[in-house]
Order: sequence, then structure tokens, then C-alpha cells
Amino acid sequence: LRLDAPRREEEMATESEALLPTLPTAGVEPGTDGSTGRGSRTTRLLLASLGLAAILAGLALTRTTDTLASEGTLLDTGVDGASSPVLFLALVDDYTLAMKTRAAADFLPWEHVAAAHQRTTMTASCDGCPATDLAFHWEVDSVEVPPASPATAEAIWTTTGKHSVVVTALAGSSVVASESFVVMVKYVRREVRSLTEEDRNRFLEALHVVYTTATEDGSVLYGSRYKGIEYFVRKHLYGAASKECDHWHDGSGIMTHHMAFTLELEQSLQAVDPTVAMVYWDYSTDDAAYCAGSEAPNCWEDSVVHQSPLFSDDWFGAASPATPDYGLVQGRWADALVMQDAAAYSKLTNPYGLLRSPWNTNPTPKFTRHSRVLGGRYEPMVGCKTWSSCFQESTLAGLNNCLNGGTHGPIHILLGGQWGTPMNHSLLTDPDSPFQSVSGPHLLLAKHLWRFGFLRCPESCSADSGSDSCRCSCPASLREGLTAYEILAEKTPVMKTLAAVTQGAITFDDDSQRYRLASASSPEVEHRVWEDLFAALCDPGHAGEMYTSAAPYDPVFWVLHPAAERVMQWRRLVSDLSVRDLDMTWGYDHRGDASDLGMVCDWDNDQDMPTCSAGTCP
Ligand SMILES: [Cu+2]
Repeated sequence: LRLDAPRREEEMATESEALLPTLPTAGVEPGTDGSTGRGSRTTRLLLASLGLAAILAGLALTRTTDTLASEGTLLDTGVDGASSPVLFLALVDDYTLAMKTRAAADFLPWEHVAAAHQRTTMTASCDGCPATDLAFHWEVDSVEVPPASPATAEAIWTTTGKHSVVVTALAGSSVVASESFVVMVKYVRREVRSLTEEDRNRFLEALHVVYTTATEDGSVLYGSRYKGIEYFVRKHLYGAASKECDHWHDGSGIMTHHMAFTLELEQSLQAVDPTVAMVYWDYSTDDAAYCAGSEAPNCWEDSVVHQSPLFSDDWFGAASPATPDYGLVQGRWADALVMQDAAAYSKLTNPYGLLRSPWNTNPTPKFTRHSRVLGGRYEPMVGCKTWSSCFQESTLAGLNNCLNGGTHGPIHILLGGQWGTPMNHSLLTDPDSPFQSVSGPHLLLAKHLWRFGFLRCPESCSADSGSDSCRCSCPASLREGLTAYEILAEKTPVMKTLAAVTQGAITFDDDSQRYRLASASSPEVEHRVWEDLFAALCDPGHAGEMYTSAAPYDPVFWVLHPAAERVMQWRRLVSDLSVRDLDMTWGYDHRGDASDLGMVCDWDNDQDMPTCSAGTCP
């Protein structure tokens, strides 16, 4: 896991100074003073990697306001320590007030925590001070701050890291107590619905800039940490659409890759607008609100798509646009386009030169979404039940698996969808077909055939060629006499998944060591069905971006993964607090998920076909 090349300490400090203006002052947004930015970049990296921001935002704490204050460090006021009055400081902002939480919870190592760029009210109280004529004097990072009321003052910290607040209690003109407090300032990641409208808009506006301003132009405007969306999509394509295997999703890298990737985007957003932090989408809330917590298979299309505020025009746009190409044409993202003529920029493009998966032969330059998969509705909504099952995991390896296929994979499929295959749909989508359940993983299995070399996609298609002539297929010449059965069961592990998902329609016969079709009346019938199934898998058709290796083109991509990160960090904390153990041995439980190939295909030979062998994708 490497975010960028190691750099000298001075360079890092300079960069953080440029990006993170320092000098917090009460109630006033400070200018770019740049005096003490050192260390804040490191702090932010650490913060995000630990996921503490998400925890700050997400954990339900029930501290009440009477426990908000805490004691500071006594300064020498010349008063005898034994009878000295004691000062307390409490910090709240609009978010912590609304959540009825204290900014620092018991499991954080800092007594006082404030959110970066939030107007924070500091309240002083004194135990043992005279009750009459009491006033407080405030200093934030050595700068005097006027009081907002007799016992309060305000601050807006614009740099992360440690800051100082000195509170002095005065009775008339004499000092009765003075104490110094350390305040730790952090970016806080919050649930998209819990943000104020103003904060949500700032986040979405910064994200929109990333989608509509190329890296080259944006880095001039916003500095070197700015990256445009094409940078992120290419990176994700190189990881996930590599022909040898999926480096980002088929193993324990799933969480580390996506956490670092999300952090990189967050830093690009902060180059545009330093007040924003990453936002997460807790979709179990939608399952509770619109599916009654049932995780019902039809609820996505029937309810969530229409009712969730996520998919309003000024948030993330329609979840299933009713346009001919399923592209978004209205709302905030209407002008967000997939990069065209991308061959000079990326070694992976689709045949039209669009920066999307090579096997996704969709010619539209818009990013697309469809609420159905090959005409059917198969993936259930993910709710609290499924998240809770992840929480029960007792090993990090199990958690890595659960946070991959179980909880976040279905959302990619639900939002992206798949359509436009000319094949015999009824084999997969007919309610009476024993292969109905193959629709869901169809695309994943087609991708396996692509990696094994049986499925080929055109290198290029001209803009005026219709989509019927620009399709992937399994050329007969590459089969070299192999039957569909041999390809599915012996040359590739596809039949294993087919047997698993069809639940009894395909069985393995120990005597003959062959897969059998339970309903086949003769070997000829069985042979024909294998050929039909193979043919059905030989065209991925078109898929919405979220269901592809170009998924970052859909802005929802970015709010999906922090939800998994949050649960992982929560689970780790629960273990740290000795509430429930988690074996932190690094690893991944391979559980036969359809996307988990478990093999690596070597294309660096001089053959037409790759050499594939069992292995973990590096
Ligand atoms: Cu994902």
C-alpha cells in the first residue's frame, strides 16, 4: 500500500502549509498564514487510515451535557494549589449538539476534540471561583479571542492537529484561575444525510469539480494534490480490469486499496475546498426506511430508487434514469462525461476509445445506471442484518471477505445494472428456468471467460458502427474442438459457480467425476444446455459503470466504501476495548464468491491463449 513516493520532510511540510492554512481565530476564518502546518499531513493520513473520523461521526455515544466539560492543566497563577479553583472546558458544534454527544469520547486518546472548519463553541466553567463578577479571558493558539457570552467564545480551526486554548477566570481585574487545554482537531466523515444542507452542497460541489475538471487544468487551479476523475478511473481500471486477475477485489487488498483510494480522492476534494471531508452512505438506513429492514429482493427497484434522497437530482441523480441509453441527463451530474479518445491516456479503454472496461462495449459517453440485471431483479437490498453478520466475524480475514462480496458488492450491482445482451434471455430470466439465479453473477462469469481467453472483445469500433456490430464474443476458432462442458468445467472454474448459484439444478456426480444437469433427460439434452449456457455467458452486453471496473465514474462509488471502512474500524475498536475479540492476522477468507476467481492468467506467453493457474492475485 503506497499513497505516493516517500518525500523529504520539508516537502511534506511545505505542501501541508500550502493546503492547510493555519492560525485558528475565534469566529473568524483565518487567512493563509502558513506558520505551523508541520505535521498536519501526517496527522490526516493517520486519521483517515485509522478511520477515527468515521467513528467520531458514527458511534452512538450517550454522554449528556453535564459531563461535557473536563478539567484542564493548572497554570501557575500564584494561588496555593490545594485550594485553587478548577477550570473546565467544553467544546460543541452544531453536529455534536444535534447528536447529543461529546466531541471526544472515552475511547479516543484526546480529552478535547474539535472538527476542522466547524464553528466550535467553547464553554468555560469554574469550580471554586467566586460566583459574582466572574469573567473569562480566552486565548486560542496564543491569539486573544473576544468572548461571545460571559462563559463562551468561538473558534474555527482550519488545520488538523493539536491546538491550545488558554482560559483565564477573572473576578473584576484579578486572576482567580488560568488553565491550558489541548484541543485535537480532526476532519470528520459523516453520513450523507446527517450533513447540513450547506456542508452537503460544499461536498457535492467539490466532487463535481473533480468530475468536470481534468487533472492537468485542476492542478493549476488547486495545486498538486488535485486529481481529476479520469486519474481515479484509470487507476481503478488498471487494478480491476487487468487481464491476469482483479488486483483490487479478489483478496485481502479490497479494503486497503479502497481506503487509500478514497483518501486520495478526499485530498483532491480538499485541494478544491479545504472545508470538506469525505462523506459515507449508510444504505442500511434505506433498507430500514424503505424496505422495512427486510432486505427484500424487489425493494431496490420498487422503493429505494424512487424514495431515497440520495437519488434526487441535486444529490447523486436518478438511480435508474429512464433515458434510451440509461445515462444521466438531468441534475448535478448531467455534464459529467466518460473520457473520450482515451487511448493516449490509458492502456485500457473500451473499443470506442472510452475510458471504461474493455468488455463494456457501450458507446455512450455518459455514465449509466439501470435498476435491473438482464431484465431481472435479483440482488436484495443490503440492510442491518447483513452488516451485523460482518460484525460477528472473529477474524480480520473473515471481515475482509464480508465487507467485500456480502455488503458492498450488491450495491455495485444494484446501482449499475446490466442490459443489452442479444442472447436468449429466457434461459436466465424465465421465472421457471433453473438458471434464473445465473443472471446476477452473469457478468462476473463472462469476465472469467474473458480472462481465460475464451471471450474476446473488439479492439476498436468506429463511432458509426451500431452496437450490434460492436460486441464481445467467444470465437469458435479459439475453442479448438473443446465442448462447452470442457470449457466451463475443466478449462475454467465457471461451472463450480454455476453449480453453486443454481442450487441443485447442476450437481457434481462423484462416480463419473462430472457435473450433471439434474433435469436432463438425455446426454444430448445436457450437451445442448451446456452449449446454451456457454453462449449466454459469451456476451457481457452493457453494464452501468458501478457494475464495472470503471466504477469510480459513478459519484456514488465514493460514498460506498467509507461505510465499510467505518464498520471495520468500529469492529477493531470493539476488540481493542476487549468487548469482542478480533484476530487481526492479515488475510482473506476465500469463500467461493462468484467474483473470486482464485486463479491468475499469464498472458505473457507467445500463445493465443493465456496460461491460467491457481493462485492469489498479487
Ligand atoms: Cu466497491
